[in-house]
Amino acid sequence: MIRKVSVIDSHTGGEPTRVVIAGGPDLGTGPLDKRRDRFQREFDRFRSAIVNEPRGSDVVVGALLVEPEDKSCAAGVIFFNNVGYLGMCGHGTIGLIVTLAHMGRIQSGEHRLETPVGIVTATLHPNGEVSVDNVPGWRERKAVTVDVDGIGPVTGDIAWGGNWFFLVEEHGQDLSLANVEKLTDYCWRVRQAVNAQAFPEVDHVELFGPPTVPGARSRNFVQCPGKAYDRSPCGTGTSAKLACLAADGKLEENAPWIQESIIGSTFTGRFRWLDRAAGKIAPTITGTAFVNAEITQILDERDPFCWGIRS
Ligand code: PYC
Repeated sequence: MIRKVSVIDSHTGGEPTRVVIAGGPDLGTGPLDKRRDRFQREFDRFRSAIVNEPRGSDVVVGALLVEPEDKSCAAGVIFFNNVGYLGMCGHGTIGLIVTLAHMGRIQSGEHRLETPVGIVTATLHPNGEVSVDNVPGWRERKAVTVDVDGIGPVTGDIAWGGNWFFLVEEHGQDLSLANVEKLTDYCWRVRQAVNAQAFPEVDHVELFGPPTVPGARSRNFVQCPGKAYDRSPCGTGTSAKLACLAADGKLEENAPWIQESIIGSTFTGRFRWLDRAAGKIAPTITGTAFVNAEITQILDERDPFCWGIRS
């Protein structure tokens, strides 16, 4: 009736990551995308129990540590959130690396990690920063205009950075924390319009505006699939942005792009061309994370909210 689950919490630029280090479901072996599908099919209530209220909140991203299939990897990881599963997660990977170091499982240096969308390499630097060599990114479509309910036409790019993003520059919105409710409503409407009219898979909407911290090139607001906004600049979102900048010739290979989040935290992004003609890049995202809790969660079947409050 009672199950104990060990988790370690961290935050990356303000965005929380909860790594499940023991007590998670046994997903067997095999490719991580298949194990993620099994997680979803057979153990989805575990996902909800770990990240949703009353133990978590809409903003928590979970990371289930699993044995990698490729033994050159330090770990396998499946990221999840309040409503489902993420292909990759940049802030979560930075949080995971700092968590593995906190556990004494890794030292400074390069570490390969298996995810459902491919292998990524993360470098833990001696100063505590983490650089993630993300999966390849590209812009799928440029300047897609959708008709948004209650707003009118909105134009953005669709790009892959480990998740699918709709990236909007011209939105007329005030990108400030005081305006989060309005931004949330705006992005949700945009997402619905994009998925209804243009591309049935976009899971994140990303708005860009002028930076406010020294050195940053841009500030963003990123809405995640469960409607929460990313407190960090979003690793996969910054990767998608790099793909668009590269495609437009607005950023040189290896040049730094400092992306500021809606709360003023930053990631530094860089890219290398993988295939210039096809617009494919290898993005690298650098940021910092801090461990802030080691927790034993108790899942008591007698508790009516044992498996989380699901919306
Ligand atoms: O950093 O890639 C990211 C991310 C995705 C969703 C929340 N954070």
